[in-house]
Amino acid sequence: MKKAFIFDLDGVIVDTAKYHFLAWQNLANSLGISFSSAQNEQLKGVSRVRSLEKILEWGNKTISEEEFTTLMTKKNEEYLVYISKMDTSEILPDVPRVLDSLISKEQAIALGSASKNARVILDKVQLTDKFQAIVDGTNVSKAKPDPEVFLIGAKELGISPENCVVFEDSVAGIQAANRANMISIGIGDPKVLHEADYIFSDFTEIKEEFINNLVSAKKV
Ligand code: B16
Ligand code: MG
Repeated sequence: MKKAFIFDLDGVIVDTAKYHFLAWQNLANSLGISFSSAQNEQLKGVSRVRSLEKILEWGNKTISEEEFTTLMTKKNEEYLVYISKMDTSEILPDVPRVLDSLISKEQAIALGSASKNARVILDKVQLTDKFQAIVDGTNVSKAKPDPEVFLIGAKELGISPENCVVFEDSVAGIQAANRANMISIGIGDPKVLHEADYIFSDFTEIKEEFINNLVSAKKV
């Protein structure tokens, strides 16, 4: 039986949230807005445009469209400096084991990320060739919790949504997977990700037997 396994990037394969945090914090501080790690949590899985809108809302600040574009570019340039230093050591524990296990079982694998920098990051951590389809912020028009990103991934792999499994660390991402009628697996805190079909704190908890069951499971 062939299933598709769709992986989110930030928070699932690598922890780039720490770099988003540094770059957004610098930008917020330059505008006189304070920005905490708790607020950064709320930006997980959220698009770049929406992230800046939220920061401006928190700081009660209005800016021109032109300044908005300039700030987004500035933030991304700083983020890209951090990304440029990434290497394979930043892959989260046991992600390669799970990817290789799925590949050995001839399962289809896709990336489903909101990030416009997803391809650069996958290249830096040398995982690009594990993915048969890469859907990222450059391919989608509707942000998670809209299921678009995962539905495009399923279509590119030629697998129907009910035969897809999604690994996600954000609430919006789990909701997107559920709306797509896919099996959702939350990676993170069960209190936050309770809408997921299954929840693990990280990939070290995902055992071979569970992977085998997933390959043959049906979404109910
Ligand atoms: P970029 P994911 C998301 O990645 C991040 O979680 C989110 O914090 C970020 O704002 C978004 O990508 C856009 O990223 O600025 O690189 O286009 O979790 O969907 O892989
Ligand atoms: Mg994520």
